[in-house]
Amino acid sequence: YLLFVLLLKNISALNGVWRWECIDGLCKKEEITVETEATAQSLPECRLLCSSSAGLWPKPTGHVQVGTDLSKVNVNSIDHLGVDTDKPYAELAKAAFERFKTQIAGLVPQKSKANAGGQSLVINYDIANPDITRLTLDTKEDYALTLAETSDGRLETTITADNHFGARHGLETLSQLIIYDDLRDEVRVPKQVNITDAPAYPHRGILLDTSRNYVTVDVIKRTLDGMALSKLNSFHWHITDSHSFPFVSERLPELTAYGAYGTRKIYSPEDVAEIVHYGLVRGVRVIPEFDAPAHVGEGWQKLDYVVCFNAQPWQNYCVEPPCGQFDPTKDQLYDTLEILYGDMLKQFQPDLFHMGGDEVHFGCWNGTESIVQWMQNKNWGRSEADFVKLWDHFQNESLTRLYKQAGKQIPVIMWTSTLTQAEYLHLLPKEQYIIQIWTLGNDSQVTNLLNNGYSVILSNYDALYFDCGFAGWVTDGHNWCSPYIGWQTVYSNTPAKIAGDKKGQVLGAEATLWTEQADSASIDTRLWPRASALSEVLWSEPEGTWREAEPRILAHRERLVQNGINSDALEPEWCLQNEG
Ligand code: CP6
Repeated sequence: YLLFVLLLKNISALNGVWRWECIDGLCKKEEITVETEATAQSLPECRLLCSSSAGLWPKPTGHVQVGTDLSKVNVNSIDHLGVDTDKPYAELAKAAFERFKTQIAGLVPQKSKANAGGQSLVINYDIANPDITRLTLDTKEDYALTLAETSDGRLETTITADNHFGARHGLETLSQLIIYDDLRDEVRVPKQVNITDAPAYPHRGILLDTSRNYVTVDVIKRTLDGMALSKLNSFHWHITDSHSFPFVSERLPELTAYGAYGTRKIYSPEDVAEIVHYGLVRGVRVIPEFDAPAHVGEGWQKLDYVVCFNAQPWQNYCVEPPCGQFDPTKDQLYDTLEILYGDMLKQFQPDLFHMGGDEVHFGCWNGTESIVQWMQNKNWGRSEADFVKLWDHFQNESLTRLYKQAGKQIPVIMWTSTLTQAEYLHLLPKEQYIIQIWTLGNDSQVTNLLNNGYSVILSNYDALYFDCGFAGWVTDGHNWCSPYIGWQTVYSNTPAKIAGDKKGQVLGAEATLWTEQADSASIDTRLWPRASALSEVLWSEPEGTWREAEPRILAHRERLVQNGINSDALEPEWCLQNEG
């Protein structure tokens, strides 16, 4: 008998075939034999069963129970039940489910027979608030996901959530539990799942600058896809700056006509609506930024509101050429801004508005005769405090117009700046302003903001600037991508590290992608998978180090690529096949 087995082993086609086995919590390559053939696992299956938290990214914060028994899913029989078609959320829920089905269908390689046969999978939705169709800072994003086999041999999933936004996170988690097993040529899912999950922080975002270089609508949509896959929920659209004005305001189209890089390098009202809707289906809200009073220029040529535009030597007037700053003394400016705000609010329907307010250069105002004259008439001097008064005039006038258009005091986000320094901070009441921090994480301004009770969003440039710029292109050109911020740095940049026991005031964080040195061709690799590292920091508030997360982020990176995102590679595939 022994001889027979040995003989069989030697002639077996299995000889020299490698499979994965879970050893000490890591997937390792093992040569399979006749004895081990039945239990041999494909790499996706091993990852699912062997990795911590079932290989999910971001790691769920509640209960995770995933059975070790997998069964074949009939991909064509996935059905969605329990969506009340009369309710406002139904259209978003339907689109989210269609996306889910496309994701699963996309797992199956061409020429595969995986689509034939298998158990049917039914997804039940149990949603408490079907009227919610907008995501805000208060939206409940938690969900519970259960999967079990029914007595008649179907697989039945129930996703329980307050609203569409939580439910779609549940679908996302479910999609991560459905794998393509190349060993068996089957799409498989664990027969028994029980997960509860909720994010630690409500604001989990990406900033994309579409002014320095235009970014196509397709690439923006792909960015939203990546956000959905990683449970990021806030797309901060830095849509204009001094360099170009691609946003088409319905009532001020001339700004785009003069200010866009080209007739097609624009975001029409239809483009904006499409992007906002695309985001909502994917659990992402769009927050528009109109950055002012600095960072304006192109587009405003025919209107007499901008000073120092393209002034030289630029170092005297701004921090980055081409310079351009609003002239706060022009009363008509505020009428125009009111129209622009009104159009942005109408087109984006945001719950928050970003007013920018970064990098105002007093040298610009100080060098403009009419402005200096206006200040003199008020008996103001020309000190920093006087220019802050001028800026405060701009901020109050424009804020009044924004509120007027919003019909209420919409929460406003502003960048850290001179205005957020301790001596001027009272000009930005904490009841009205959220402060986005872009200075170093250990800056004294950060401590001061937190001690004074402000809510903050973290974008500290030592960890969350993904553009590779460090403004190196302006200076000597030698420090491009130096230092490149690795995903490990992003993962270690926690709210607790920056805010300590004040982390309750941290709403979340944003990875920023300024586009002086990036455009549609490079955005995917700059953002991914590093923005996913941020997503786990904010969703899971992990206790472990990046080492613990490494096998899962490698798997998640594969998931991003599988979903059409040109995510950068992190390590040799060997690591993936031998470590996680
Ligand atoms: N554009 C705008 C930028 C930056 C900021 N605002 C920026 C500043 C410093 C670095 C990178 C980007 N390019 N509008 C600062 C918030 Cl290192």
